[in-house]
Amino acid sequence: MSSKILIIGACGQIGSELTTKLRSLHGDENVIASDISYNNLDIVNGGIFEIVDAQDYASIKVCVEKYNIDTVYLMAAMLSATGEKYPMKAWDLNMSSLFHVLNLARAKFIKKIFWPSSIAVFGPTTPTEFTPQYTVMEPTTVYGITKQVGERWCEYYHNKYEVDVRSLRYPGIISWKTLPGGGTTDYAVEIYHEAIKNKFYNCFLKEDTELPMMYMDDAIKATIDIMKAKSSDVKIRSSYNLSAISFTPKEIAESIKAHIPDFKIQYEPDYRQDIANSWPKNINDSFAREHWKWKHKFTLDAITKEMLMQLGKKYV
Ligand code: AKB
Repeated sequence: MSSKILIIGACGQIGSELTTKLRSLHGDENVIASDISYNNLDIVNGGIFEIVDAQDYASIKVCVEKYNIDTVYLMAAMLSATGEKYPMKAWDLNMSSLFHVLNLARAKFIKKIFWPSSIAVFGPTTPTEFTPQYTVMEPTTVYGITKQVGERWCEYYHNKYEVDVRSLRYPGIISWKTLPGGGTTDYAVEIYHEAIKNKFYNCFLKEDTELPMMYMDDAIKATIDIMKAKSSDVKIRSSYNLSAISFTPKEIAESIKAHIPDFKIQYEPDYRQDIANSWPKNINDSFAREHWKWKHKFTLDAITKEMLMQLGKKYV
């Protein structure tokens, strides 16, 4: 029997593509997309959609019982940049939604959870090069604090209540189907849209700000891989370091110029520069590679080629 899956936050950047992939793997009838409103519905269309408020335990439980859900992907969150504008809202959303699904699993309504963490769990006192899995973690953003605390609770629920919760520390995710919202790494998506539309991008980070990034297809693959892995192979129950590539705004601009020679970039750093400065430049994800055989595919040049090709079609 196929597992019954609920995606909370299915209309977001990662949730929308995860919904499509999970439906192709498990069948439309087995994957329930949900979100707080009908945003981006064309992306998650073709299957069942429910309005679910991630901050409301009853709202999630009703949906879980209605469809006999056994697996929940909790993709709803407020990201780093927006979180700095609305600290209490970020705390409330990110923490209450996690507790709701952890408690549903503890009470045996569901069997398995995916919950994304982020490179935002690291802070200015973390080593920035080849950041290890186990290291100093003093995040300075509210988003980072919620992810760090969330990781501790995931591990606690696993150890104490045997909850099967699995998690990845996502880097910045690059995709063309759905725009990201409210993150510090969003520049690496916006730049492609602006390159195609205006051949110009005003970047909110400095040219030499190196950050860990990943193409959406790799992020979806990692998510599905860790959820498919044997429980005994998922040895880290806080969250796994996950890495693909790292680059600076200058390097992404160069890779775009190889296709659009008259593309121009200007740098006007804002409050997001401080957030980026507090994050690692690149990540050591050897545990993910060893424990459940994680391997990324997309290089910066491959991402640029794909992004420009897909967005070129979108904006004709
Ligand atoms: C953000 O920039 O806030 C996110 C993240 C790295 O988790 N993309």
